Amino acid sequence: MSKNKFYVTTPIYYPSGIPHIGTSYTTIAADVVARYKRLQGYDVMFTTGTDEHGQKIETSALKEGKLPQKYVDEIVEHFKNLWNLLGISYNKFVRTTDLSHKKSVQKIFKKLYNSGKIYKGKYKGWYCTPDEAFFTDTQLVDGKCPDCGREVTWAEEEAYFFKLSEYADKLLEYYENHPNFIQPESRKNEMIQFIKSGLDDLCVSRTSFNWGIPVDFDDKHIVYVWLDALTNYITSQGYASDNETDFYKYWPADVHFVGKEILRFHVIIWPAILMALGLPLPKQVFAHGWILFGDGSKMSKSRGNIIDPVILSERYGVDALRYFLMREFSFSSDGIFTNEALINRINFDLANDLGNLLSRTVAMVDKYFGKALPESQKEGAIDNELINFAINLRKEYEIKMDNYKFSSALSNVWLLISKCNKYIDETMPWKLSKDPNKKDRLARVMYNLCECLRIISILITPFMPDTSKKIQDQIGAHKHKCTWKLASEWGILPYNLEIQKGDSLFPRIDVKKELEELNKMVENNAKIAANEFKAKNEEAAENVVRLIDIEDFAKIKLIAAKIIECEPIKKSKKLLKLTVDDGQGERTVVSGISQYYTPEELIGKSIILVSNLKPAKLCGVESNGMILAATCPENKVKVIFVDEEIPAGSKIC
Ligand code: ME8
Repeated sequence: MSKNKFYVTTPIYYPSGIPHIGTSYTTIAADVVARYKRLQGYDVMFTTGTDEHGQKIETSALKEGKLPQKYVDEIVEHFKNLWNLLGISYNKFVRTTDLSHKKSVQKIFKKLYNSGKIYKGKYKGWYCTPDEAFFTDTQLVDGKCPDCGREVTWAEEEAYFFKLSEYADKLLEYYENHPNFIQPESRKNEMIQFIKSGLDDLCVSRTSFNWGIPVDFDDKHIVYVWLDALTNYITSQGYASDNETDFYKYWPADVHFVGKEILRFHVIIWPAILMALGLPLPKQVFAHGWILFGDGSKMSKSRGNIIDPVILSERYGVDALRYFLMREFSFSSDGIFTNEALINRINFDLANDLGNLLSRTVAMVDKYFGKALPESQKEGAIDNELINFAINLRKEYEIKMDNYKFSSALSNVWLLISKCNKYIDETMPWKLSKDPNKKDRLARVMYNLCECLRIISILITPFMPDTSKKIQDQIGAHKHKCTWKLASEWGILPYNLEIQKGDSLFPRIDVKKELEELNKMVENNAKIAANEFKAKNEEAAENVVRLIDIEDFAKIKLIAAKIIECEPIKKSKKLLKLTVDDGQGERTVVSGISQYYTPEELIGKSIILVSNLKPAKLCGVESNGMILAATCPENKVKVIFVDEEIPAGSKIC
């Protein structure tokens, strides 16, 4: 029998900067679901990736003096490395610059155009020429470009449009008939209101920048970002390619995880595109809340907290970070990140509750029995309560997980952990160990604790895969005893336990000392950031093209002049002394071009002369003007020669 499939996605992230705690949050959540579903026996497809086209990426690349492809290649490496570090078990990583994606997008665009769902029209708006960007009335700031503050002009650009306006009623009807499509429920109303306020057709092509997928039947146009980005969810499965097997196997997606700010694109534009293509819609779009920082911002570089996922993983371990992100925040709401909260979770939940339970249990089994437990007693009431709770836990947990209530699912598991710790306090194994008649009872208590740890280890696998494995190794629970099915069954471990004492799972952190150290790091980072900022500004100031008025240009007197004589200046390796006819008479000009020209190559040639430059002495020779030359690739210099028929002294403007 073939397995049921489950398809989960993250947004494809902009590689305009390296991945951060926010992008890690969504990706870890999707990974938790993928691992959970695999444990349950599903055939899982889990995709993530990068959204690499668009003007912003092009501009960022150019600012760094890189070609866009090189720029994105480098950042995508950061994404892949971080996902690797965080144990993200994606099946496919989609890049919108992948050839296969590009080809499929071109086909999709053509299909929509041929069926009349895309048409050619005019994009109208306020245009900022230096930024090459259109803005609407409301986007302008004081009537000027919101990005650079310069003047904007009203402009129209030929563009293709997708007939989004035709889908308003169909979308509303779809929401009505599929009440779980938009989750959490609380965000649905906002989407309905948005549609009811009127949908405009959507601009899906641009001609004002180049970094994108060309429309193959009209290559002046490139596909504008959302059509390119959203379709990743089907192109990654081979839709509109030569091999659509995965598409038929996995589409429609079971859930798209997105941040709340892009819900609109996923529940309005995306379903409309799918309807236009005649394809089924994803079963659900889940918009999670934002991780906010102490100052209430969505993403702040550091402001008093260390939030870099690499640093956090290295300091506390990947599983601790994964656990914290999934436990601390309710997935559907916003939450505030602080290092203190993270450290407290590690100390209380992981070191105290879980870590202690494991180390105490393993140490006691080892001390009292060595390897094998005697086959023991029937359970008493106190045992039955624990056992019932443990074997019923999976059901409760599944209800939470199926609704993406990660924090509640974990909190259920932690209930069992605290019940176990309480059970130890109540049964007092150290007392039982002193009474030879209680050996059986002691064995039963130990066995119950190990069985609970086995169940706990299975249920935390999606969140903390490494920790789960460490627990199973320490209690000697072989893999086949830790299947999903066996998470709700009792008596699975053999009596001859193969206990392996190991390191403590999560060492306790000295909160005060750690926070002091983190503060020092924050201060240091702020200093480094300030220096980088200063250096970047200085570099930018050097590269900036300062615009001049026509009056400024008019101050420069350019004329044609003819070189009559030319000789090297002995004291210099670079300079040539030129005698030129400027139409009024002769004058001497010094030029740094001896590496590129011999005197013979220059004599008799006509050049452009800046004739009103103040005289300057170079290597003892007075220069009266400057000849124009171009700096070519590899720093080669080429003099600009002019038509010899232009008489010396002619004004050039
Ligand atoms: O929007 N808290 O890419 P993007 C929680 N390319 N999640 C956060 C977060 C935060 N502070 N910051 C970011 C794009 N995220 C488009 C998507 S999909 C077809 C195209 C997460 O790089 C969250 O999932 O801006 C959010 O939706 C996503 O990163 C935005 O990533």
